[in-house]
Amino acid sequence: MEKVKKIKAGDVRTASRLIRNLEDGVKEARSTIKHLFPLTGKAQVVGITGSPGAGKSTLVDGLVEQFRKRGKTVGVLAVDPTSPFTGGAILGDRIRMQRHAEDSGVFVRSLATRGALGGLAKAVGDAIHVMDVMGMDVILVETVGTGQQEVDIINHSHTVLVVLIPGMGDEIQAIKAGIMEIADVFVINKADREGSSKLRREIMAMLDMAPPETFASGWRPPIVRVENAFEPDSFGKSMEELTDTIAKHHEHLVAKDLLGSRIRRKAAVELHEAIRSCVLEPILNHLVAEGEIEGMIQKLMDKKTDPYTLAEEVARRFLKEGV
Ligand SMILES: Nc1nc2c(ncn2[C@@H]2O[C@H](COP(=O)(O)OP(=O)(O)O)[C@@H](O)[C@H]2O)c(=O)[nH]1
Ligand SMILES: [Mg+2]
Repeated sequence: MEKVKKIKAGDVRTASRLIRNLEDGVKEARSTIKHLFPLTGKAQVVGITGSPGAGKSTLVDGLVEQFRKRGKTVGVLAVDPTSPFTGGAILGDRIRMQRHAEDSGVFVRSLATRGALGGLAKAVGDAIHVMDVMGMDVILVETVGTGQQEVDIINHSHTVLVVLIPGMGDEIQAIKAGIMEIADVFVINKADREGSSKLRREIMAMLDMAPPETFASGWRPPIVRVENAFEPDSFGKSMEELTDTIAKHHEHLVAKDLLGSRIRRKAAVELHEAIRSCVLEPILNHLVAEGEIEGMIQKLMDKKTDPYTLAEEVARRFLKEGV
């Protein structure tokens, strides 16, 4: 396939167009992925998650520089499910990333929720495949984190950084709600701010309370303090430490034979997403397009039936062999 060849050769235009089409759910793009899939699996994928404004993009920018210094090519995927509200942030990211624009060893794309029902995690997984086949050694995936969908997105990663900032009491709550299990490294960002020691203590206490089997593999998530991004020297040092920590985590996965389970987790998420997009989405789209959904909702509101009965009817209609 011509397109596959071009992407393998690192052709930015072809790759960008494909990623755009994947995001828009274009069918032909999906079939390209079928051809790319066997070539994937070389890149190291690092997920970066945290609240909006936590400084993830700033961090990603610093990491790009570090990985480039170490001779690695870098793909960056900025995922923003809240896009309508943070369009400005993405614009800011673009401007910031301009300094890498001339560097052919860096490829930056962003994904928002345009298009389909819950298809974002799938688009992310596919975009990672594209960057992987392009030959990016490291792929940094930035996503706003708390909900299930973001957890799915982050499950495409080998190493997950959870970014926290001092002085936001609800942070720890958010971690407890599910991000905690997926953190491989905690980053205290903007550590020059008041409250960073307190935040560190809180994370430590939370880790201490975790059931012992949580760290059975011998990896207790380290906490890396990242100094003020506006002071290049200390920020650069923090970025070196963080890059080393990411490398250490990767070595740990390899040494303990855990990379396989990460890859398995990624495969499971991908399969879920693919089934959702091939089975559930067409049915929902059909029901919406035919205007049936509205009638069903009305029936529920009138208490004429219940959601399960309706769903079972849909299943009988669309799935030949019942489940
Ligand atoms: N004081 C301070 N501000 C920072 C630091 N890092 C990033 N910022 C600012 O915080 C804001 C949000 O940063 P951004 O990287 O876009 O956050 P994201 O939404 O998590 O990607 C921007 O205005 C940054 O300039 C830091 O270390 N210290
Ligand atoms: Mg950002």
